[in-house]
Amino acid sequence: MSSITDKHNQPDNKGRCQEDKTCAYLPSPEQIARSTRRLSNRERLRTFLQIFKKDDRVLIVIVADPDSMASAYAIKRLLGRRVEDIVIAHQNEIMRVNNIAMMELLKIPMQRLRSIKKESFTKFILMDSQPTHHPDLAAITYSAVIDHHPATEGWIAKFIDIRPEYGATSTMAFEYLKASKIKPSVALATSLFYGIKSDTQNFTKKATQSDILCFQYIFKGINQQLLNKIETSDIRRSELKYLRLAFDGIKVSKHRIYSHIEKVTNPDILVVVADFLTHVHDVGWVIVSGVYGDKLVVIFRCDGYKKDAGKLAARVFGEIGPAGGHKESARAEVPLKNLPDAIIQKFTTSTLQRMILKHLK
Ligand SMILES: [Mn+2]
Repeated sequence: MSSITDKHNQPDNKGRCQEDKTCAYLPSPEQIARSTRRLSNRERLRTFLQIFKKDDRVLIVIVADPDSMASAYAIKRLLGRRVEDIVIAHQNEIMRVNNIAMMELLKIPMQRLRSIKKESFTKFILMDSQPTHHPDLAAITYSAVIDHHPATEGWIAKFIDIRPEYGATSTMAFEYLKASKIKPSVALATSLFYGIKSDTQNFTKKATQSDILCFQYIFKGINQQLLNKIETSDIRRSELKYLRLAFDGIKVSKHRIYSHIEKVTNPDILVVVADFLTHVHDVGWVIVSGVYGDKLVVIFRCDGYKKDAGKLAARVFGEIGPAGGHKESARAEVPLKNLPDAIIQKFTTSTLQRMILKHLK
């Protein structure tokens, strides 16, 4: 079938060739993924299911976002009745309000990875990520990794399904469900639908025919009202005060809007404000800043026409902190210690405007 299985057995969890313990050959994740890619959906499902036994206690590990939550939810459904127990654990703190709304409204059961006793589980699955993406993820040996990011090196798992051309891991998870003839519940269908929408940014980013087919197939099973609620929930009640501060601080000149919101408890509110301000007619640039922890976070938005937000962010802040992004959207996160004290203490919208104007004529 593949060059790996021609000469070598599938590796065990530590990457040793099971056929020949003296064999030094270690297939890379990409090599294993390549042989998984050649399988049909049903063969892939069968290979995946072979890993698990009735008395297994399975932990699905994710870095929570809509796509990872949805795909983990699908795999939990797939394995639920085949193993003794299955739990979803998220490595990150869930900050985005949309993601909290998704978790609550679609009742996706999850626990924080750091509160999990790993020794009470017998098998681990990593969804929508790879061990190299975070040290917390690398601390676990996985039986299966299912993901759509480009394959990285230096880790091993018995089963690896990586398809970087896919717009969402949710689509991959859906294919497993479909191959096992499971009809997703309304909550699961809505999750997968939102997972695909979110990762492909409504199909404006990379997606395959499979993503479109999945999207079309599950559409009839979703709850549109729940989806709307999840998609529009992006502000906490406690964050409404920042909207007032943002509007009070606004300065408009030369078709550009600037606003500094001082201290915020979550940098996402800066993104919400910046995105809202792009709705203003006849405005080419929106630049919103705020202080989050020990950083000045600056969000850039523009229409992208003869403009480049990523380049501007890098020009203004690149020397004092990470800054960059795309043509239409970018951000900078400048450690406050890299700014002169006099500037930090009296930072206002005018300060922001002056910093930008040095680089924007
Ligand atoms: Mn994803």
